[in-house]
Amino acid sequence: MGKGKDGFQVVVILILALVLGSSAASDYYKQQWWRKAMMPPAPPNLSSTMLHRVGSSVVFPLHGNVYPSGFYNVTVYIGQPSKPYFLDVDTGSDLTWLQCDAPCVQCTEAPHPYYRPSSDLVPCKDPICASLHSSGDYKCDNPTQCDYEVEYADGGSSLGVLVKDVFLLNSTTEKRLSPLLALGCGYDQLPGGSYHPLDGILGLGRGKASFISQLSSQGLVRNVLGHCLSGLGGGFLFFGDDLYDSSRVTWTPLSPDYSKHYTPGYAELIFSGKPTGFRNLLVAFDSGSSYSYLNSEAYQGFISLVKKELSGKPISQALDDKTLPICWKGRRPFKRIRDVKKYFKTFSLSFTDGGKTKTQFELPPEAYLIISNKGNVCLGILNGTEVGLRDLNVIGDVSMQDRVMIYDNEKQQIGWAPANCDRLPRHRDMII
Ligand SMILES: *[C@@H]1O[C@H](CO)[C@@H](O)[C@H](O)[C@H]1NC(C)=O
Ligand SMILES: *[C@@H]1O[C@H](CO)[C@@H](O)[C@H](O)[C@H]1NC(C)=O
Ligand SMILES: *[C@@H]1O[C@H](CO)[C@@H](O)[C@H](O)[C@H]1NC(C)=O
Ligand SMILES: CC(=O)N[C@H]1CO[C@H](CO)[C@@H](O)[C@@H]1O
Repeated sequence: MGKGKDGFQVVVILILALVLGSSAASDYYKQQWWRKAMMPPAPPNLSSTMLHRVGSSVVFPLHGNVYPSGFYNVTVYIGQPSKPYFLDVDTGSDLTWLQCDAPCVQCTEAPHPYYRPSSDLVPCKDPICASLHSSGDYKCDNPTQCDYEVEYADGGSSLGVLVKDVFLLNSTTEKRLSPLLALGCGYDQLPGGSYHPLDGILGLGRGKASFISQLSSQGLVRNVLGHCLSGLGGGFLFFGDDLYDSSRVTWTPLSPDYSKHYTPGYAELIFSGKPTGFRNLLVAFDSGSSYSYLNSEAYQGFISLVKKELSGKPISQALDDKTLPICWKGRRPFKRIRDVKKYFKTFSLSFTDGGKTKTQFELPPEAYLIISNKGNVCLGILNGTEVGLRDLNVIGDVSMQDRVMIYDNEKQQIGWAPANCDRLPRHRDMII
């Protein structure tokens, strides 16, 4: 397990920070790329695009945990012939990319051999290419290819070129799907200050380029995705809307004003049922972030409330535990959250839907605490200002465990419900 430079536990925050144009792509690389692009194209297999199986879902088992891994990954089969890749599941960004032997200028350690790109380039005028470039005046250096550069809030980045390739997927109707989807061939990566041995990222954001948007635009599933992260580690990810009973889900509308992220807009922080005065918190849900983040003032307020509750309790700050910025020890090492739950209160975020109905996202102790390997309990809500999130507050994996989270891009809403994430839904099993 790697440590950040300040000694704290590795913290992954995959939420898109910047989208840059193509100017950063080196001329050296472009020449190399052209040599590759001259290879004879593999025959595309578009048979799946002829299926219009809306009403089916695709389910992936998830591996990983909040602590100590700090991320959840899926195995996705890509290419012709298809090969497995471990991808970090990220609802904080759109682009799916693989570390790519194009050749690679700068790649990080990966569990599998780097992806060899298909020669099927996404042209610059493709709407998927345009959607990855925030400025409308993006100019193509070369009309036949689409360069991209993405940068994440933890400082990690990927630079590359978009290609199309076949993804192999199992649907719940027992059909094999093999859609041709756009993905990034990332030939220049910077790690985000953490040891992160993965082949790439599965981008599940709200934009056109995202994996789910592409699947749904081919008529394979509805533009809905969900995840169920188990507190014991693992869980599952699904695409489509036929695995849950919508009436059992607490829904809140997604904000049309901040369409880059899955955010219902502004929330107020509630402590043990009472308002805290911390209002106007713009909150995004991000599976690519292991912990949750509040801006400096709300974070300060949150810590004070937690500390006040702890006074007089048999628990004291563990300054020698660098797992996370704030940890406490008890008389004996703690084994599980249940051992400390009684010392902590439930918080919630109250979202206001256009000034009328309020929806509460509850944060019980298990949604903001972890037990470190030293047997201390640590706060899994961190200072977002410190990591440069500015005004964005982030609900990360720690706060989404043991419930199903559903990101519905068709109805533009996000929902949650308690669920058993240890049981993978098969065939047409319902999750809730
Ligand atoms: C395309 O896929 C179909 C069904 O999966 C298969 O029968 C066919 O042989 C494939 N064609 C090519 C060119 O690979
Ligand atoms: C599809 O399901 C079969 C049977 O469960 C499994 O062996 C295979 O690895 C799955 N393929 C993918 C692409 O997930
Ligand atoms: C949060 O981080 C900012 C920026 O580093 C810092 O100025 C502030 O004091 C921190 N807040 C708390 C409560 O630690
Ligand atoms: C780095 C890591 O945790 N990789 C895991 C990703 O998921 C596969 C199974 O799908 C695991 O075998 C890997 O260990």
